[in-house]
Amino acid sequence: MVGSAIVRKLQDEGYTTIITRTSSELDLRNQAAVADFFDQETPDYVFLAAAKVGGILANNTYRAEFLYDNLMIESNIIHSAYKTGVKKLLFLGSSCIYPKLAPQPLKEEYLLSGYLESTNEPYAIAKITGIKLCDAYRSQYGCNFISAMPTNLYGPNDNYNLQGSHVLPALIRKFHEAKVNDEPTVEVWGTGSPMREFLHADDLADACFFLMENYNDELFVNIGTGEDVTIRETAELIKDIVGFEGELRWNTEKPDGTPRKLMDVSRLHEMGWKHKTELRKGLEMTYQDFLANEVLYIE
Ligand code: GFB
Repeated sequence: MVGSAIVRKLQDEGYTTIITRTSSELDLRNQAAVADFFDQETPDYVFLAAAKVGGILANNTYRAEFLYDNLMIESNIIHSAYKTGVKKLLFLGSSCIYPKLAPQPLKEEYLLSGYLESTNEPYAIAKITGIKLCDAYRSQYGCNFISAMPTNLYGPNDNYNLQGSHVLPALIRKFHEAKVNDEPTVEVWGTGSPMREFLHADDLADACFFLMENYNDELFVNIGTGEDVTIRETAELIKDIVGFEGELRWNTEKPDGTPRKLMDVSRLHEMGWKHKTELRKGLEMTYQDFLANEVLYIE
């Protein structure tokens, strides 16, 4: 989802020498394969969006994979970028790097000031390591490697597998299928009280491009909207957009995760960047994209 949004953004900006690989073409966990790729292609600028990602259940279930895969991907790419003289690299992390009970909104300086949330601790540790790799290669070797921390994302090419997905694609699919099948209820996980901030992938790609052009400092930058909603409000909104007329059934056996993770985006705003897509509009577009690509998204 993020990689394809960044490619769309670069194409819109007129770039023609964009080098990409799918995961079946290049296994980024393989050190030798990544080193060969960088030796052959010698890219100047690298957007490190590749990661093993998923929603709360996937993070909590595949804890070893989320840690191992992400550590390998980041280490291999960042080291090869240094070795081959990449001019600039942007590493993408996640808002889950912050402590579970950090003050809100989350300022960049709150990193490592408290305990992490347990469902996504392995993923968060890997993402914190990515930040620290960029900092260390900058400090020791003078590499211009920067990091950005996006909030929860959504948009085209999201994962609609109900066991692996994040909340927005999961609810779009569940409400849609319940509407089509005329079902009376839809199961929604947790209590509905956690709050989440959501950013459209095209806005994220725009912010990444902005930072690649304008930002060269060590301290990572939060990327978000600065606004959040409860999961209950989110579910009601998607229900309305999809046009499902039944009831919500809250499954409190499923985890809530972090109570709140609202980004403080004042640094990005001060630099002159702000998101463009409001949540309702973004979700309407995403539902249309889901309808157009349902066959591809649901196997
Ligand atoms: O989006 P989500 O899976 O991840 O869940 P996190 C957000 C909230 O939505 C949780 C609730 O409180 C879920 O319990 N929820 C309600 C649902 N219904 C559903 C559903 O059908 N599916 C899903 N998936 N959730 C992830 C982290 O945390 O966010 C990652 O695990 C990463 O590491 C990512 O940081 C951005 O926001 O809780």
